[in-house]
Amino acid sequence: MSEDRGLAGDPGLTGHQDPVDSGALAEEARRLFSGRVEFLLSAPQLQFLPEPDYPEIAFSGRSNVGKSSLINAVTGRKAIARASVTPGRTQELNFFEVGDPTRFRLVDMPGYGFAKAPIKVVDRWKALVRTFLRGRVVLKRTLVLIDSRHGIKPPDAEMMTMLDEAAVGYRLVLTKADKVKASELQAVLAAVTAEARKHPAAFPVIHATSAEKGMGIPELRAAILEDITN
Ligand SMILES: Nc1nc2c(ncn2[C@@H]2O[C@H](COP(=O)(O)OP(=O)(O)OP(=O)(O)O)[C@@H](O)[C@H]2O)c(=O)[nH]1
Ligand SMILES: [Mg+2]
Repeated sequence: MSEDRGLAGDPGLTGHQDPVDSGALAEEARRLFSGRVEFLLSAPQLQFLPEPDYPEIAFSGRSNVGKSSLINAVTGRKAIARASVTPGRTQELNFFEVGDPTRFRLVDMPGYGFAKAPIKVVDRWKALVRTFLRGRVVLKRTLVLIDSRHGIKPPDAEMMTMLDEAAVGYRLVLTKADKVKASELQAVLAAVTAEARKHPAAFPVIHATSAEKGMGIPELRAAILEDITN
């Protein structure tokens, strides 16, 4: 299973990148994301998932961490994914297609660790997210978003361990980097990098992003393209 997901023997996991290739990759990623990006469907339950016809990249993380905003930033659209100040905004798996013809899909997921939602609702989201991440054959990479102000919290660690156990490769992505001082960002980067080393399925290089200011977005686009290509 891990080979299907590009984990085993994945050159990306070594952190090695050819500088010439990575420039070409970044340019291709920029062109791809500035072309066709379209909302496909919203799946409230697993039986409504689209056919697994294309590689997929999932955006996961705690409620309000900035998943939908990051999808908007990566695709360069203001509101293709619905973002909100109210935690728990995204309640289904939302699929977006990229490329013409379609090259891959981005999946905006409901947040986890949202204490104020009714327990039944939280359990339903949790089951949906976990089953999808563990079992989706075309899933090429999961992005686990971490708020730069908070670092890795217990629900994040729990998610990371679940992904390790299922051998689902993931990238840790710091969000809202514009909300912390440069020194604080360095500190959280160091802490998250150290934590990533303890998790076998975590990609060793951490992305620091700001959907608001565009920081780290071209690099994340290139990483996504690399993940779907591998
Ligand atoms: N300053 C700043 N605010 C951000 C950034 N990214 C997201 N936000 C804000 O954070 C809030 C939550 O963003 P969302 O994108 O809705 O978060 P989400 O993870 O999709 O939330 P749920 O769908 O509820 O799980 C919104 O008010 C966004 O404007 C960022 O990079 N910088
Ligand atoms: Mg959302």
